[in-house]
Parts: sequence; C-alpha cells; structure tokens
Amino acid sequence: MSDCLFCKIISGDIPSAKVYEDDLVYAFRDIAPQAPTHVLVIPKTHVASVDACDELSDQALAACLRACRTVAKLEGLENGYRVVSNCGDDACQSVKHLHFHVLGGRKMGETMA
Ligand code: DGP
Repeated sequence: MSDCLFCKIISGDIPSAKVYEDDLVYAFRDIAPQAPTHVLVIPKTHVASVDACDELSDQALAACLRACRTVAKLEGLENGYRVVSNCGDDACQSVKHLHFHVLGGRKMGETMA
C-alpha cells in the first residue's frame, strides 16, 4: 500500500534496523523502544490489524508468530518475552499495518493494560 509507513519500510524506501526477514515476514527495531529488546514483526502483505487477519493467508499469519519466536531466539531472550499486537483505537494502534511487538530483556510488569 503506497501510503503505509510499514510498507515503505518493507520496500526500503524508509530505512530500518532489520533483525530478521523471510519470504513472508520482516522484523525490525522499534524507533521508540519500550524495553531493552523491542522488535516489530510485520507481514509483507499489507493488512491493517489483527481485525483484518482474514485478509492474510494462514501461512503468512503463522509465519508472523514463528518470526516472533525466531526474533526472541536471535535476541537471546531465553528468560521470556512478551508479544503484543495493538488493534484499533482503544488499543492505541498508531500504524495501520498489522504488527507484533516483541518485547524483552527485562522483567515485564504484571499488568498488560
Ligand atoms: P502501535 O502503537 O502498536 O501501532 O505501534 C507502532 C510502533 O511503530 C510504535 O511502537 C513506534 C513504531 N514506529 C513508528 N514509526 C516508525 C518508524 O518510522 N520506524 C520504526 N522502526 N518504528 C516506527
């Protein structure tokens, strides 16, 4: 999608710090990290959010979650990590391209909201 920030990151039009990539997924460091490790995992196919996941193939959707695990291994998060996907305005989703935050490197808070 031509006006999507994350599509521009996938195409390389906007630079990013790549952590992992395969045919279906791209993963890069969040510009405003909220933990020692904060990586965004996104499908290469544009869909807006989890709410639009029917528009994504099962293979691509599964690849996103597998990539979250791969990122955690690459980042050495052997003590655990958190995967978050904000969906819609109430969740404060700011970029309307499905993404999974992989957060780790410190003990997370017990509350999630
Ligand atoms: P969310 O609020 O869940 O939609 O998360 C969007 C995330 O995207 C937020 O944590 C900051 C990150 N972000 C926004 N713009 C850029 C950018 O240009 N580059 C990178 N690496 N991350 C970005």
